[in-house]
Formats: sequence, C-alpha cells, structure tokens
Amino acid sequence: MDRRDIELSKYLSLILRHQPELAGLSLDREGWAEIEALLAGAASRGRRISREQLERVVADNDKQRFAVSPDGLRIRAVQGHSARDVSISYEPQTPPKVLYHGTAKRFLESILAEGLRPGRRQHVHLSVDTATATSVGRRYGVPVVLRIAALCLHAGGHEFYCAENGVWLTDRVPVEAITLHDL
Ligand code: HQG
Repeated sequence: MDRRDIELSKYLSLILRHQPELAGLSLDREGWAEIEALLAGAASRGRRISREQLERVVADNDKQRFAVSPDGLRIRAVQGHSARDVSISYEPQTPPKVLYHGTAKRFLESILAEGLRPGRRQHVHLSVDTATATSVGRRYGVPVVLRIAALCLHAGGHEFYCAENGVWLTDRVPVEAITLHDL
C-alpha cells in the first residue's frame, strides 16, 4: 500500500472502530456503516475518498482490518473497536493451546499484577504468532511478548473469539495464564 492508502486505512480504523461521529456516521451493533454515507460524510468534511481507493484499501490491507458486506453496500472493521454502540456477535471458538500478546516492557509490572485487561478497546487482543505480537508491542515501547495458556483458560470457562482476520479476542487474561516469552 502506498502512503495515501495507509493514511486512508488509519482514517477508516478511527471512524469504523472508535469515532464514527467524526464522519457524521453511526455504526450498527455489528459495526457496519453504509459505504455511501461514509464517503458522503468524509467528503462533507473535506476528505474525498473514491470508491475505488476504498475497495483497494480493504483488499490490500496488511492485517485485513476491514470487510465489505456481500451486497457491497456496507463496510466494517472486523475487530479492535472501542465504540460503545458496537458489540459484534463473534462466535465463541476453541483457541489453540498457546496464543501471544505483544506489549511494552513498561506495562509488564502492572500486567503481572492484575492480568491483561482490554483498556479502551472491548477485548484483549491475541495473535497466533510471536512476530505479530512483537510488532504490536513495539507500538508502545520496548516490546515484550507474553505467552498465554489459551486452551487452559478456555477449559476453565473463558470465552475466545477469532475475528475474520485471524486476531483472537478474549475478555481478560488472568495472571496465572501468562508467562514471559523470550524474544
Ligand atoms: C496493555 C493492533 C497495564 C496492553 C494490534 C496494550 C492488535 C495493560 C495496551 C490491536 C494491562 C492496550 C490491539 C494492564 C493490558 N496493565 N497495561 N493490566 N492490560 N495492557 O492498543 O493489544 O494495527 O488497546 O498490553 O494488531 O496493543 O491497530 O491493544 O499494550 O490487534 O489494526 O494496554 O491493535 O491492530 O493497547 O492492540 P491497545 P493492543 P491495528
């Protein structure tokens, strides 16, 4: 993706995960927005987006962050929301034995005291591989990767969901299920 497409991806993440009102939109419970309304709302605020560019950013997105409805009329972010109106009905799934969470070293003390919490988002985000977790952690400082005993948690009653783009979600992770993964 070129610089302009990356910039649009960031704008779509902002609107479709966090602050739809910035484009005059509201999202439904499943996170969907009308594409026409999104393009019109953005245009009226001085941001011109062509349908072609939007489709390219959805298709070429490195993390496949967005999905278009089968009828081509609506768009949503597949995970990562903080918007309160959104509550996507993810299907609970059995996770792999181990999942990873990338964070910054400076958060470690707090995480090892109280476990992983969703923060402003609706879920704790987990990945199947350490490379993704490392890059997620790097966004906030010196990265550390935590190994999460996902299958044990699941057996103990914790629900896990897998978003369309392969990111795993859960409500919280207690300290007992966390070990440090050596990078
Ligand atoms: C940390 C990216 C202190 C947590 C990624 C994280 C992901 C605690 C931060 C998605 C804590 C929240 C989400 C505790 C958790 N004490 N710190 N008890 N519990 N934290 O951005 O997981 O590129 O809301 O470790 O791929 O970093 O945007 O979550 O550092 O899927 O599409 O609190 O964002 O995707 O930060 O990232 P975030 P995240 P995109």
